[in-house]
Amino acid sequence: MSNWGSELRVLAKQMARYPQRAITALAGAGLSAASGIPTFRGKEGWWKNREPAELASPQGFNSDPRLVWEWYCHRIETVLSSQPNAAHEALATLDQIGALDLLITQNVDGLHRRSGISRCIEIHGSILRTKCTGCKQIRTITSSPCRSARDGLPRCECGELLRPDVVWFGEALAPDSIYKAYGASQRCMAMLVVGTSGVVHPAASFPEVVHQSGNLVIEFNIEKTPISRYADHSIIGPVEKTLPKLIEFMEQFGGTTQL
Ligand code: BV8
Ligand code: ZN
Repeated sequence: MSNWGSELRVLAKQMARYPQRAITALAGAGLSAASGIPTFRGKEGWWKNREPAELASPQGFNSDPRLVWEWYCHRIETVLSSQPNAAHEALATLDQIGALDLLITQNVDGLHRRSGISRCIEIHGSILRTKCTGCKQIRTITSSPCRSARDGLPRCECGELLRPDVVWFGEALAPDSIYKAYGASQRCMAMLVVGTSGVVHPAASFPEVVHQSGNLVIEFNIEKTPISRYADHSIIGPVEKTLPKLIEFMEQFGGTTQL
């Protein structure tokens, strides 16, 4: 068994004894890597030759909306042609067997929704929705909005510019997202921190809330991160392999409860 296999088996046996809905997860871009969606800060990441604030910020959009839309439309095309992977499905199974309280995802690719998970909040929004900068109308998209834009700038019927329905740097997360995420972090017995570099706040503070409450933090990544220093376990390996293995062991030990 791989070096993380025996550790996962011990953790699965422990968590299989938890009451219902005792586990919360925090997901980052590493969870979608196996679906062919570049992460942000990796060597092939979206930010590879740009500053995040230049593209994913109100200032960046106001100063060059065409450049920002070009970047988002490229990402939207990538996401629309991708599929959820085994890690997304593992979290959906954790929900179906009654073990998951809440998935807090930083990802804006909509893949968790497509995996069938029900208990999920997209705290950074979704690039599969647009928001009008004028009338604020929110629309779900099924194709790249740049295709229908005459001058490369997608517009609303009201005439104003559309923007992606995501939380940009310098923008506040929705109060409801923050309330639900902190609540789940405070009450969970364990948090699975999956595929995140742990540099973006306030998301990076949720695992610390779990640690401060004396509960279990289990990190799943291919390398150590700033979160590792207060993780009880760092499972180093590709999450599309490690997370399904944990859930497989939990189901062998009877899962938390068969709903
Ligand atoms: C706010 C949407 C206040 C857009 C994104 C406190 C301290 C320091 C800074 C701040 C702070 N508080 C606020 C800030 C400023 C800022 C911030 O955090 N800056 C950081 C970068 C220094 N935060 C904000 O601005 C937030 N807003 O706090 O507002 C406020 C209050 C009132 C009024 C006004 C304002 C808003 C943050 C949200 C920004 N939006 N996305 C878009 O996507 O286009 S963030 C962006 O980064 C993505 O959402 C992404 O998900 C997120 C986090 O990145 P990761 O998911 O972790 O991805 P990354 O590439 O970094 O890492 C991938 C990981 O996966 C790696 O560790 C890699 O090893 C691993 N991996 C890769 N492959 C695999 C794998 N692991 C396992 N298996 C694999 N196969
Ligand atoms: Zn409008």
